[in-house]
Amino acid sequence: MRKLFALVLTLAVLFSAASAFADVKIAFSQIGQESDWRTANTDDITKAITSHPGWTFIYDDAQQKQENQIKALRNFITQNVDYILFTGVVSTGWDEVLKEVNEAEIPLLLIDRMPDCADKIEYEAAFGGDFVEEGRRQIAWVGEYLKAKGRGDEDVNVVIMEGTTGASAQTGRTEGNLAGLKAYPHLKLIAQQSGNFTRAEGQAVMESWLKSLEKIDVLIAQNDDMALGAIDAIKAAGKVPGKDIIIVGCDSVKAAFDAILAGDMNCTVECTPLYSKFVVDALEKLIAGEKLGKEIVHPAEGVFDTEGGIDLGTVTSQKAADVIASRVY
Ligand code: GYE
Repeated sequence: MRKLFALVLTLAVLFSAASAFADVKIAFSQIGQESDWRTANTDDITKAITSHPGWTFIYDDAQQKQENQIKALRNFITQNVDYILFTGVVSTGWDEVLKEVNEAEIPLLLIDRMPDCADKIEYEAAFGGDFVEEGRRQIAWVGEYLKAKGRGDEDVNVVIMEGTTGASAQTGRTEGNLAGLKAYPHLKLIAQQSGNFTRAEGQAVMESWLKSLEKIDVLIAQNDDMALGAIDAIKAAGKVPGKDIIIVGCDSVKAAFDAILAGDMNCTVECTPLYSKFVVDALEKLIAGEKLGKEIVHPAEGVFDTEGGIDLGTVTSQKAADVIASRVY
């Protein structure tokens, strides 16, 4: 009887130790599902965390609303989660709720879009795209492509379709787009408007531009989904996308590769949604008691187009047809 009691006691101790280890609660406040990029990003992180032994995943989709994200973060605090992964739909307005996360002493990992208050709050690690560089690459690609085609001295009308207003992916890419234009005086900016990173809004904005603007030579779309929506509008207006209008997207999702191969789109600047490797590695280190750096880690990214070999200073473009088979999103 005493032996049995000892055995039960040992099992109980082992079980509670195992379940303490086995229950690291990781919560993710995601923006929504506005684009193919976002779907790939959510799938990548979800798969990695749910398949990790000993980790539980709590996911919240904010449907593009900041107030939903604030509610989700407060819920995570109430649920006493162990780690919070956070991507903010816009960059401002997070000071109060992120302070609350800090006060609850829940380690925070920033992914993709960075909040403006990052230097006033505590966080453990940050992973995201170099949005200013991506915007610069979009314009440099057009400038260098036109030069390569002997059109470097031609005045060319450019429209910029921006992402969600106030998102760091939008402000950064716009900053890079505008800085890039300074190096190519023949590229004339004639319109700039948000298409909110979605296909439907990209299509609607292009429809209205085609009606109101006399001549559009180049579309810079701050993500591929808006470029794809715009392609539908261009076709519906009886014009030939990729020829009458040069189209440069951003993200390098599978559908953009297909559009480039079909000749509808000319170039896409890569912004990877695949952060799970970084996030899992960071979480494992934090759980083991290690400290990580505060700098934003930018993954290395490429530029893919119809041509290949366009030199953009920091990177040379690759022909989409040559790399499509190895793409994972
Ligand atoms: O480019 C876009 C998405 O924040 C980098 O958000 C991300 C952007 C991405 O909706 O497609």
